[in-house]
Amino acid sequence: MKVLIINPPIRLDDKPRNIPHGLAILANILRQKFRCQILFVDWNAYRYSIEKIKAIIKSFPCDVAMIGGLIPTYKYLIKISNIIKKYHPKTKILAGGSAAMSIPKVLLENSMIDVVCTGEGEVTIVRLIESFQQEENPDFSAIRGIAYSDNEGKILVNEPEPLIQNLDQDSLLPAYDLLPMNIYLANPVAGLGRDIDFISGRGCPYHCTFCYQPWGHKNRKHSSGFIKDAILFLKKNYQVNFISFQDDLFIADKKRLYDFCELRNRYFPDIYWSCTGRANICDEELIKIVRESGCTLISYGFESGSQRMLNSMNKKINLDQMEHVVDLNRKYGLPIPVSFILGMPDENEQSCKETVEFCIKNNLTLDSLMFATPYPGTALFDFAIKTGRIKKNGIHDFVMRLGDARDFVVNLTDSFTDEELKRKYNEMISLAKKAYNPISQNEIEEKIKSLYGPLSEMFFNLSSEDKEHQAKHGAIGLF
Ligand code: B12
Ligand code: SF4
Repeated sequence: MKVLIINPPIRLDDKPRNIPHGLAILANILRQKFRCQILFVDWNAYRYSIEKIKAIIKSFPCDVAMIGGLIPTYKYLIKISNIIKKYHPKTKILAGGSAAMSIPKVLLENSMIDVVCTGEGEVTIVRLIESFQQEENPDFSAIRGIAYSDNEGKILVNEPEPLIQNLDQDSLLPAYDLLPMNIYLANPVAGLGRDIDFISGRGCPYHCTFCYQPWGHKNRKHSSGFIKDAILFLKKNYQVNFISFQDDLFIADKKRLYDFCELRNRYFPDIYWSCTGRANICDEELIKIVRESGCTLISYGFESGSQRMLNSMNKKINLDQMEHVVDLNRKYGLPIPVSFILGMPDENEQSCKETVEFCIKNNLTLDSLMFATPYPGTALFDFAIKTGRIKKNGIHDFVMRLGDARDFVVNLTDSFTDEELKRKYNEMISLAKKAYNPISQNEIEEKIKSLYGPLSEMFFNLSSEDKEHQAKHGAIGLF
């Protein structure tokens, strides 16, 4: 069986930094379970022209094509499926990832995709390939976790595939050898050097209204031993020296976190790492332990300096916790990458003022300010549909316009016009910047040296593009 896998591009204004975990894990599973010839086309890494993609697809007649990605790849999923069907009408096209999962019906209605995977793919992909091996047009009704069109063109959604309970056992590492690792390793994610991202768990116990949680609210995770072995593998085979954990909430389980820190100090003390955090979970003990175990950055979603807004987005943190975590990060010499959101439904002049004041009081910039964006699958999306801000029959058009949350797409407030909101965005960033009092260059250099040890040299040689990325997404120079 011949299988074509295409990873569509994301963030074309930046270098490719994040590997396609979902598609690459499934590629590994296919290799393990079936005798198949796989062509993995990493369009995102290579940034091919559309002509080149057409030529690649044309030259590889295949039985099955797999595509997927997060929501801004929606337009590419449609484009790719059209090209595949044009050259190879009999190829079965399967799509997954959060774009496909969050709006399966809309995607099927607007594309040439045959089957959408509506949940985790590890079990579903095996069932699908087995069914294609048995017959050309299989009966999908017994396969859980998919949506597809029947012979009359009616879209059917099967019952969900249960979530994997033991990730160590029932998932695999991504097929790194099928990816252009040299490209990804040349473009650090949130750290320095040969930095690769890693997802060590799925699911988050919280219910923030702007966040899509396809994996439910139980945090399922790989064991610290699995992570240790994966890092030793990456170190040996790809000379990786930095890991950016991109889990929804890497620090959710403190026991696993501290086990991991111990393993790091014992087995790979030369590897540095970054992760995602949360203001209500990070206490002094945690910051101290991770700082002593090579962690150079914990990123936080602060979202707002207004408690009323934090409550309205169900964030379950308070301003005292946020201030405490800023103080702790400063005390232990860690940078303070915090992100904020502007334009949630209850936002008004007063809450914007409070956010700017919070930043000024705590000496923070607002460089990572995002527009509240109702991504499909979130409570915010349901709000936008309910209030008519997105028309029920206009979901396709809306999603076609989605990109980064720095781009304004829809106004969810009652207090501002679109123009006022866009002006507010620039005004807030500039007010916080004006008041921001940076530490001296010497102090920054001292802190970088202390954090990154032998890797710190690379900080001073970062390209301008990497520096811009760090400022926007990593904030490694913001202490
Ligand atoms: C890493 C990450 C990124 C990386 C990019 C990752 C990549 N290479 O695609 C970066 C940092 C660039 C990023 C950016 C953004 N992200 Co992001 N990101 C994530 C994160 C944390 C992990 C994704 C991941 O790799 N998961 C692990 C893998 C294993 O899961 P998976 O990809 O879903 O794959 C599984 C299944 O979906 C399925 N599957 C996947 N593909 C396929 C294909 C087939 C054929 C089949 C059968 C099955 C299948 O099988 C896999 C194994 O079970 C998720 C959160 C999350 N929990 O997933 C958010 C998430 C995907 N991001 C999100 C968002 C909103 C964004 C941004 C828009 C945010 C912003 N600030 O602007 C930007 C968009 C950038 C752009 N312009 O495109 C949302 C997406 C919401 C949605 N409805 O799609 C998520 C879900 C976060 C959230 N909780 O809300 N992101
Ligand atoms: S924003 Fe963070 S804490 Fe909130 S639900 Fe999403 S992953 Fe969990």
